[in-house]
Amino acid sequence: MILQGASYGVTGKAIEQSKVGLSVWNPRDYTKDKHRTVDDKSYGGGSGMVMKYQPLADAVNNAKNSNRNSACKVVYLSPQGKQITQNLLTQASQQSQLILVAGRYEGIDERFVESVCDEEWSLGDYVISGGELAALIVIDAITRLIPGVLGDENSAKQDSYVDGLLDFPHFTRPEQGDLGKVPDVLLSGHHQAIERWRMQQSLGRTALRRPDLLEKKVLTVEQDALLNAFLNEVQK
Ligand code: 4GN
Repeated sequence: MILQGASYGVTGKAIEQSKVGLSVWNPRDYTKDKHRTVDDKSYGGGSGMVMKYQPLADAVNNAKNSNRNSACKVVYLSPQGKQITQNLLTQASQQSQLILVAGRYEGIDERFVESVCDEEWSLGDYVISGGELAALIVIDAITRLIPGVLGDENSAKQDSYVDGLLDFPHFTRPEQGDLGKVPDVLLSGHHQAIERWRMQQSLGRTALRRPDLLEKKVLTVEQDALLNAFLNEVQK
């Protein structure tokens, strides 16, 4: 499912062009019983099943050996992890290899998480039924940060996210249509005015939608003035 999921779009192209490599190790292939059992009842009771640590630990060891990278970072994706940010992904994209562990059921035997995994990452405060989809999201988000995967236009845009602000609004043709018209400044050809407007929109939207992000930022005098003007305009 991971290989299929990653075979489309930006990740698919990056894999085709060997800009990233992606391999999958199935813990079921490292079981030792005839039923190829990867899960078992939970100690302490309850209805859910727990993933056994041995097949997973053997799968991770095989991944490390095939990668010839015994020090490769192992990351378990779960809602208990540290919340992923663009910053964390940027750092991860500078690692040569990464092993992502996808869990199922109620989770994995905690001894595996403690002894085999180096980090635990979360997409956010919600639960999905399998870690594979979480892994695909991480794979996509990291792949697009690898040099040469996206066009140049996008590196600047990534910078704006690293900047900790929301993106500004985008428009394309028609200039004027049933749903309204494009803001005049974007048609003005005045480069500096456009940059100022976009910065102002980014600041204003961040203030209105994600005040938590803005609290972490130190604004320049110009940014502060742009934001104040934006907020005054909204108040009217
Ligand atoms: C990660 C995994 C949510 C996230 C997951 C997240 C699979 N759900 N917020 N589901 O990053 C128990 C075993 C749930 C693995 C896990």
